Amino acid sequence: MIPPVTPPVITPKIPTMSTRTLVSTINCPHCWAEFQPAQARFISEHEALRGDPVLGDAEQLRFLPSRFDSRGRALDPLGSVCTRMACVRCHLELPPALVEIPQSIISVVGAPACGKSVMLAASSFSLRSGLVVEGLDFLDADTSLNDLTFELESSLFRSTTPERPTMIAKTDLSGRLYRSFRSEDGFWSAPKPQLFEMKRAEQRRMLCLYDNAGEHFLPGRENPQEPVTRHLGVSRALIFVVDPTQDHRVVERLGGRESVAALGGGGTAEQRQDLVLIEAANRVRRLRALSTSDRLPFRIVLALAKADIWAAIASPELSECFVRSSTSRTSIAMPDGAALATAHQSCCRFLLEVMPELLATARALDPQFRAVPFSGLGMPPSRGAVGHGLEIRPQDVRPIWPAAPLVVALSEAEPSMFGEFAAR
Ligand SMILES: Nc1nc2c(ncn2[C@@H]2O[C@H](COP(=O)(O)OP(=O)(O)O)[C@@H](O)[C@H]2O)c(=O)[nH]1
Ligand SMILES: [Mg+2]
Repeated sequence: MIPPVTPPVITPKIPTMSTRTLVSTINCPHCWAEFQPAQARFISEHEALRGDPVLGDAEQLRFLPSRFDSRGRALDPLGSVCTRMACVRCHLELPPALVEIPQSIISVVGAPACGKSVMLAASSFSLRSGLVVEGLDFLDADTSLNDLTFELESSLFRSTTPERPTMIAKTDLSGRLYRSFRSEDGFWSAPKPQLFEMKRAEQRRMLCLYDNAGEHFLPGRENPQEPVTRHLGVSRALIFVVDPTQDHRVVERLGGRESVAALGGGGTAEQRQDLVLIEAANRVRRLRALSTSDRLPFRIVLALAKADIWAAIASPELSECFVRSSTSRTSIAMPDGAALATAHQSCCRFLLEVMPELLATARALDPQFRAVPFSGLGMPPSRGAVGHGLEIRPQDVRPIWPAAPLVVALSEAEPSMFGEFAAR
């Protein structure tokens, strides 16, 4: 008799699903609405679902999913698998990492032409190189959103024609740098966020920045339908870019308006920078429903721009760093805590001499403010051919401490990640 054959036991292969830890709340980087990951909308994929009540007829429908496939992916009303997510309010797409990685929004504020765009380009470019902060990975979270940063960087830092003089254009007040959407409370326009993913040791963070035009921060220029500076209501630190060369007391010491303008200094208009800082602080309080007697809920970092022009009249230490050593290859690396502390003291002494009201304003708003000098270009631009403004050859650009204001701001907002640069 043939013994019965026992069939082999076959264990079905169950697809392994990786577990994801979600953040508790998301602040939309486009419209700053706060919501939980479970409320996030999905972007439909089925081509018959074109048209969205918030974004218009050209966009795919956004929806709250109620059906999922066996792998947990959302299905749109016509059964297509969807993976892209969007904000509950403005319906603009969210980078997937925002659901899993906590986000720090840092507000960069300053008068027109003080050097904000050059600072953003120089700091993102240098941070990506990995040579600024030891062990820090700094990546673009969304390449389609960060096209603005790429554009800024490509003119000065990644030029394919480094011998041809160029300059970053003035930041537009409206247009392609902004996104529009309609919600139940009106038609809105907001600046495009620039999102980066940072990783250091076991820590991960999303960094969100905006390149506002300086005019947006001037007193009386806030427009409720263009909430271009509303990141001040949710940001974790404020970088106030100060351009000492816009102040007439510095201009006098540097030999007059014309010589300063020929080096990239001076603004387009005489603007009291202390008033721009007060206006920013007032907006922070209004947006967060704080009383006028409340302390600001974050650290102020005074980023003193264009140090290549004024360091020589400020102090021998700064002169050494920003004028004489501008050819050093390591000038983009973060200075250590001791150098930051010395630079802070030098900047405070300089401000006390030439812009005491700005120093007093910063101290009144945040007694523990940090002052950080930097130079996005490392050397002055010069007048190009007739009809052109100031320009510089990309091959001559040597940023000095370009990311220092941003890293100091992050050290205050995220001390566990950048602790060695926090105040001593
Ligand atoms: N000398 C010098 N000039 C600079 C530097 N950064 C910016 N500038 C000049 O200042 C102008 C305005 O800079 P920008 O970044 O566009 O200012 P924003 O309006 O605050 O964004 C530029 O066109 C340059 O001529 C710098 O590091 N050194
Ligand atoms: Mg600009």
